[in-house]
Amino acid sequence: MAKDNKTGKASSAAGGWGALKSVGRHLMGSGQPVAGAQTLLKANQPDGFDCPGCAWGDPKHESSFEFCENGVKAVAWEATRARVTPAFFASHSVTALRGWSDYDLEHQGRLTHPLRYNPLTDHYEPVEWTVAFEEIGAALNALDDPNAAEFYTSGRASNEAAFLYQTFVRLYGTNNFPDCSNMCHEASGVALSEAIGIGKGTVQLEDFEQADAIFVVGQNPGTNHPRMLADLRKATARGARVVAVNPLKEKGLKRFADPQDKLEMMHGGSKPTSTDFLCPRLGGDMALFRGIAKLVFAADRAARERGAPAVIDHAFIAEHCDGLDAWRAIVEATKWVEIEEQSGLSRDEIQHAADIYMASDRTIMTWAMGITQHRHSVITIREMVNLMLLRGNIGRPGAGLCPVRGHSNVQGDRTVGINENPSAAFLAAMEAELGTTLPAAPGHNVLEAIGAMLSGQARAFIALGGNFARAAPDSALIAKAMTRLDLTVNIATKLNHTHLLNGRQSYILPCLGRTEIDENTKGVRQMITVEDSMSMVHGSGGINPPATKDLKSEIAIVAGIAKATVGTKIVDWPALADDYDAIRDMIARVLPDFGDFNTQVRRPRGFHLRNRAAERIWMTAVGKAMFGAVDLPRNTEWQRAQTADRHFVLQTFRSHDQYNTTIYGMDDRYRGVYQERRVVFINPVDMYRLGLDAGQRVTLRSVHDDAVERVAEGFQIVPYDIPVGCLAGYYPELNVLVPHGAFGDKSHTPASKSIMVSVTNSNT
Ligand SMILES: Nc1nc2c(c(=O)[nH]1)N[C@H]1C(S)=C(S)[C@@H](COP(=O)(O)OP(=O)(O)OC[C@H]3O[C@@H](n4cnc5c(=O)[nH]c(N)nc54)[C@H](O)[C@@H]3O)O[C@H]1N2
Ligand SMILES: Nc1nc2c(c(=O)[nH]1)N[C@H]1C(S)=C(S)[C@@H](COP(=O)(O)OP(=O)(O)OC[C@H]3O[C@@H](n4cnc5c(=O)[nH]c(N)nc54)[C@H](O)[C@@H]3O)O[C@H]1N2
Ligand SMILES: [Mo]
Repeated sequence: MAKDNKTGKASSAAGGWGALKSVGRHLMGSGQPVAGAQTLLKANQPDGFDCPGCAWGDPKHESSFEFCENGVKAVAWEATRARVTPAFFASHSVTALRGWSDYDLEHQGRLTHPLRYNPLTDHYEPVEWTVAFEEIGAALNALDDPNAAEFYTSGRASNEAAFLYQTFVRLYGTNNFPDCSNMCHEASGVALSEAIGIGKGTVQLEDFEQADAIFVVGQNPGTNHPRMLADLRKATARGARVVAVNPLKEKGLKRFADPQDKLEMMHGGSKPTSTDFLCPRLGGDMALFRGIAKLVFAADRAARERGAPAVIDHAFIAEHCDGLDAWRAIVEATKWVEIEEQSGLSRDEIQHAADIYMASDRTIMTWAMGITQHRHSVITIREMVNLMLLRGNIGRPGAGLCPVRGHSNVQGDRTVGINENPSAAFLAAMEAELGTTLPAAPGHNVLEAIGAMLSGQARAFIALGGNFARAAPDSALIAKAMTRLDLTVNIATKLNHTHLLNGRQSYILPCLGRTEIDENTKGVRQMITVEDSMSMVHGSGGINPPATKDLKSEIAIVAGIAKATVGTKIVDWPALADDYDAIRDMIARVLPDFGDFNTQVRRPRGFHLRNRAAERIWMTAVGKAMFGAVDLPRNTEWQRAQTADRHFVLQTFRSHDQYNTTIYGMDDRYRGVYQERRVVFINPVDMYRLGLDAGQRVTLRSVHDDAVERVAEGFQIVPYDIPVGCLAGYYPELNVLVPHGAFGDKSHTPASKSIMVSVTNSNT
């Protein structure tokens, strides 16, 4: 367990001195502590940059120093002094670098020059920007079919970069937009669009100040959205109930010592971030929410019989909803034994949660990857929405839905058109703007792009950020497929594994990061914009000098490739790259909800993008919010694992020292794991049953119905308070086990939180 370095006592809270110590270490590690500290003062400030750490909202009325430990790591990681120069690539062949770890690759620092792969020497070598653009344009134009190219986006890209990118790709002729969101909150987008007519959450940050109850489901904010902890602890302090739902008792979901609270820090204190905890089995959440719904229906019936006030908001449902009766019938037909078995929770525990829900006038439901990365994620989210609709908890103050997004602009990228299946309305608006027709046939999502790479149908891969090959399922298979491509292009800040899986022709194009000053050719500073989880759109401008003078902005790079590929007849790419206001004007013409985008976004803290569901306007087929009526999943991974010896359900999640595939360090302080990432968390009862000791190495094998052997060897056993039959370990090391054929119904999101595996002792 972690020690509090001030008091020497074991710390039972997230944050605190441990967090401050870690901040100091990461700033020192960046090689420029003072500049780093100054940089942080501008994080999430009206005149600074948007923290690249996560998509949690910023308070509108405070100018407080809004940073967190992991925001510091993200900023320090980008603001490092280390550089990977052409000399580095001259001394290491690509084949040799493929043997390096993700940690070692990114640790080399910022990319400095555009690079081209030389197959004769097996080295990346510097290339002129204009030459790279021309060659990439020529290679793209040489493909028989634009649909043979895959255009990936990672969610750090700004609205402006993403909008320009999708404009270019559609003019080029395809809707192939595999996107990190396909591996992330896709299920939320699908379920919410079906249910409430918009694929986004409905709350704003201020709602957290008014809620009576907040359900925090399947997420680990202590690590992944640390600024959320401050809002949760404020809520518990004013008497709200915060119910954490997580198979693991994550530390940040229990207590938080705010490093920005001087008094508390001096006294080594901390405050609770939750009032109640439920630990379901992996994938057991739908059954839990069904159980709560059953109890709400029963309580409403009993109240009616007694002549007491109703528990269900019948007036809201009559005016705003459709499909209640069908859902109620299914809820009533679901048996308690099934609910208890699937959720792993007792009826008493579920009753306790239901009592909290029913006593609360204003409830918020938040969730993240613990809900979205399962086979039955979409129906689970539908069930959560159903429950919220039952008491009119959508579209009023202090209540609503809050899928907590991952990447800092993943929501904005979708808003501005990164979508393999664009709506007819969006395409029509783009066509009107450009005065030409665009492809309407749906393109590839991540899994379809993988399929196309494996089958040989895909010939080119272009990435606007990210680390596709590591983040995707079946990372070992993908690595092989990528090297068979004709063209690979990566726009990136730091070197990673995907860049080394080069196709026949291959480029790495280094870009400016969020924290850096972006000036146009006339020396005028440019600002980009992002949208957070609460649909707030705000500006972001860097303050540090660029890592090297040879970098270009993502926007300039996209414009350069676009000009060389589709020419300037329809879009004047260089002009747009020289004036981001002009891109924003274009966005506002295509998406009128942005209004007078350039004026609005220059207000301190930006503006709220209109969200009709939050106004109780439902853009669904029937114009109402829809209850979904679906049976509980049958044959869940957990149930199937019970039928075979040494079988388990494995979830893959993040340690406290990583940002997705970026590994900052080898520790996971809150879970008490140090200097090791190849670990598997397991319940002591299962250890005993399997005859395993703590620290022993095991081999994990996926159990999937294809002929592929997926093996992860030498993972160390860590006894942990985790439900029996369930395992956990770190992404991306375990992505070799995630079959690309195991994915969410309707969402096509890899089921990376419910992988069936067998466990055997390693020989070593
Ligand atoms: N520092 C840092 N910040 C980040 C990121 C990062 O890597 N590092 N990544 C960013 C991105 S892209 C994203 S998407 C978010 C991710 O944010 P999270 O969703 O918090 O990410 P995970 O680490 O995958 O944690 C999943 C949590 O869900 C729980 N869980 C797993 N399965 C289940 C289940 O079946 N039911 C329930 N109820 N819980 C379950 C796990 O125990 C774990 O606590 O964070 C963003 N912010
Ligand atoms: N097994 C398993 N797999 C998962 C997940 C899981 O929980 N389990 N989570 C999934 C989720 S939620 C997500 S979002 C994806 C993440 O997938 P990605 O978004 O593809 O991966 P990242 O690790 O965030 O990408 C890191 C790289 O982005 C580049 N980069 C950083 N900053 C910038 C920038 O400002 N501009 C540009 N152009 N490049 C930049 C750097 O080169 C860095 O190496 O992974 C998914 N994969
Ligand atoms: Mo994500």
